[in-house]
Amino acid sequence: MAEKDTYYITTAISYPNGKPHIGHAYELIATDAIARFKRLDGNDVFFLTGTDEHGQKMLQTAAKQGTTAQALADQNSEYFREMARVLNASNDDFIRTSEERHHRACQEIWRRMEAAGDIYLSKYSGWYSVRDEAFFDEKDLALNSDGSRTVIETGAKVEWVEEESYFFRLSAYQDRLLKHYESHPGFIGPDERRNEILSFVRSGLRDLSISRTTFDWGVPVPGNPKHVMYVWVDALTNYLTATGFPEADTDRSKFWPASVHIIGKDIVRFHTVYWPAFLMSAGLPLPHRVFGHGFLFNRGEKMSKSVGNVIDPFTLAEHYGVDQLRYFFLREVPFGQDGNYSHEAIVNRINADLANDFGNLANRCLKMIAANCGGKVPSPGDLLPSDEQLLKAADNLVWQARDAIFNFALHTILADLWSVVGEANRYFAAEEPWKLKTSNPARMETVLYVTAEVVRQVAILAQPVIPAGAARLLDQLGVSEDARDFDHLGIDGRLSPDVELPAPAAVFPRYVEAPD
Ligand code: ME8
Repeated sequence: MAEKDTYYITTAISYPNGKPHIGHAYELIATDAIARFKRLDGNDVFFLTGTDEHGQKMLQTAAKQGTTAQALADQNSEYFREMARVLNASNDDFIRTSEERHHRACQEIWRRMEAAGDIYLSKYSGWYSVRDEAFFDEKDLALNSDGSRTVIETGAKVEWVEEESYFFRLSAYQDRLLKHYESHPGFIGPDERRNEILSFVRSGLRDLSISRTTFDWGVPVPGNPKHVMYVWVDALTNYLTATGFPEADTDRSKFWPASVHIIGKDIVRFHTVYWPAFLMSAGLPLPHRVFGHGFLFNRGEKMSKSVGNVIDPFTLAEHYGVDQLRYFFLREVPFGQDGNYSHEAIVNRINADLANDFGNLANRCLKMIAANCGGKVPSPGDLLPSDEQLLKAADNLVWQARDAIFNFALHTILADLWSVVGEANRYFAAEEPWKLKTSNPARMETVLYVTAEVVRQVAILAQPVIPAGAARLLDQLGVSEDARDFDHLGIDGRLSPDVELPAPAAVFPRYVEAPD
């Protein structure tokens, strides 16, 4: 049998200085949907997520709470792990940067960058934002009336830092980075993010301060433990750590370079400028792609722990349902753009798309099969043009979906699926199988068969987004577990007549407002 293609996909690793918020949930859900899609489409997938536990932000939060950074990380990383479980994420590993395996990987990449002549000791003086865990130039800052300074882009406070620091020769990588962007046009997506990075790099790169001496919560610099690594050197390296780096022959070595890093738009620069430069310096291959998704806003405001308008993803999942939440985020927000969350919008998607259009169609069809076809998959007779047209639309879906996933256009995949669901609903209404029951039972069987077959294909393709509901529908259609991958889409995987079906049950209930 031919070896499967490998596909390594990651989320960003989150700061566990608080509990996960809905932005973290959104990124995880989207990345999980892509990972599941690739698995169902025959790839050998490795999907990584985790927590980014070093840095000053963690230290400061711990100090405020009267605890240690390690204890804070231990406590909160569990919530992130739990969120992955609750949201039905299929991650293959969960990395914590305070783990020993990660320290080893960071020290090795540091040694390689140093051996390449790209690290030197000097003195840093400048502005640092703890909230952004980033250094800023004066031009990026606003001077406030009280004399303090804040980052124009993020609103975060900065502090003046003056200390001995190791530097990375980022300035030496400007041309090589620009060449890489040019020869790999798909490296940064979406285009808007690519254009921002191109103009940032074209405007010139300065060497980067990559160590700190004023605290010791971090990975010690090899040979000079007075310094800990800048949290972003450490954080980015997590993607390598999980493949077993620096060992070269682990079960996971085959997964490097990563196929794609899925991250938010605020950290594209770290992933598409610093990270590739570090890798080039260390003589390691670069990830194939980096995709910066948009931000989710609650009533138009950015959500952050420090701003305090966090919406708890656990509460949302419990309230609306996991599949429902996953569907809402991926359908409502074009992946790559910003989006808004509102109760009305999610209820509308649950009731219109899931309960009504898809759930109802499947349930009506399955109930008719149970009542009129002996509870077995019906046998289709000769197909009429209306049947053929609908089946063709369903058979085409996998090709449309493969096109869309190339651009991570999850919303397009769902829109295409639901457009066929809409067609199937119109077909079902026009064919009136409930009347055919007496007038032409053979034709009724054909209509029910065609409808069930469309539901089968939509359910298979919807698995990445609504895994639990899709699985329950496939159970009800008698589709065995080994016949649910994309090889079974189209004409080759058609439902087999006469297969015994379990009793039908509604899969996507309507959301009903609780009385006041
Ligand atoms: O940035 N909507 O961690 P983080 C959508 N540790 N996505 C959002 C969001 C929102 N409202 N808020 C945050 C970090 N995100 C670093 C990453 S990777 C080597 C290190 C996204 O906890 C954000 O863009 O602040 C990022 O991709 C992820 O959530 C974790 O954010």
